[in-house]
Amino acid sequence: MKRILGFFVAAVFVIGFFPASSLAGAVTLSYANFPPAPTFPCVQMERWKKEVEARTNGKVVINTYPGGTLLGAKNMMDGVIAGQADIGCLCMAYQPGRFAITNAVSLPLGIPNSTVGSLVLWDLYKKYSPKAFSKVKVLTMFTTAPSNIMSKIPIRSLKDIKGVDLRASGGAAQILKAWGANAVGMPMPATPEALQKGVVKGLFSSLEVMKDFKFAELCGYVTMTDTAVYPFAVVMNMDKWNALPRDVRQVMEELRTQQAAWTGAYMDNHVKEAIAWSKQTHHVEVIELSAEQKAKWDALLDPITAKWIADTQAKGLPAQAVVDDIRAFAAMYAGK
Ligand code: 3IO
Repeated sequence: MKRILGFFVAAVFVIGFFPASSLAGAVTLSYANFPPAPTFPCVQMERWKKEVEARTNGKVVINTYPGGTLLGAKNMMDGVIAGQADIGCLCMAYQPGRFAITNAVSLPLGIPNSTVGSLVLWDLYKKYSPKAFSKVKVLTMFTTAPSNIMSKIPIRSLKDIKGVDLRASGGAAQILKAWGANAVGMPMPATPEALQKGVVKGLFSSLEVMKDFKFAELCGYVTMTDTAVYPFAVVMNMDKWNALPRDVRQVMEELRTQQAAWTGAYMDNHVKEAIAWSKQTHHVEVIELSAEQKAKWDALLDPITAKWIADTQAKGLPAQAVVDDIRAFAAMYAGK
């Protein structure tokens, strides 16, 4: 009896002394995300978590923090570099100057969907290894589907959009300005309140947010433009990465392109669902521009890329090559 008791005392001591994770040989990682759990950046986060946990046979445990509970939209990159979270998902459009090369996918270059956008962005990252990411390990990248206008008022012409306050960030904001709107910059999670309070009359982003943020309740109109995609990155603290066992790093390396493709496919399907839901549940009107209007809207975007090339070249970056590559990669992935 005494011996059994002694064993239990020793066992309790050992278990209490070592955290559960080290006993099981598991690595625990925190993963921060800025928007609410039902939105696509968090859906892809949960998918990645599940894949990593399964493919490493329980060697890795990922704790996810959606909704900006660990890091927010604008301190994601610096928070991961500082180690406040091990992994973080960020939207590069919120810091356009910091991520010049990868934000080029937001230019009006004809990326047709999120699947193509995500693979193009990932190839661009691999080819140019931008300095902006030198302090982190990049685990994947992806883009939204092309942006469209969601608004409280119908926008059918350039006259309708003139001076209207619409929320957008980064390259998407430049496009809105070219059409004469007043682009108001803020991260996506701040948008529901801005719409409710009337600070903005609408927004410019991918259409799955009509369902995921319930914007269809406030925005009765969608004007199809199929332009700017928003680029995202998932980054990991470099010291944490270097400390991972080799086989775990192998699993995460393998997942990088796969996760980009998975997220693109998820987004493209979910946009279709969200449009159908918005029409059915909230009777949202989807406005297609007339051919005559479309030609005018497109013409206004022509100077944007040339100006971006000139400005970015002046910073010593290979701007023309970046634009040529985006066009070529997009054509390749679109099967052209
Ligand atoms: C986005 C950001 C967070 C959650 C869902 C989202 N769908 C599209 C975006 C793109 C974006 O970051 C933005 O600000 O429009």
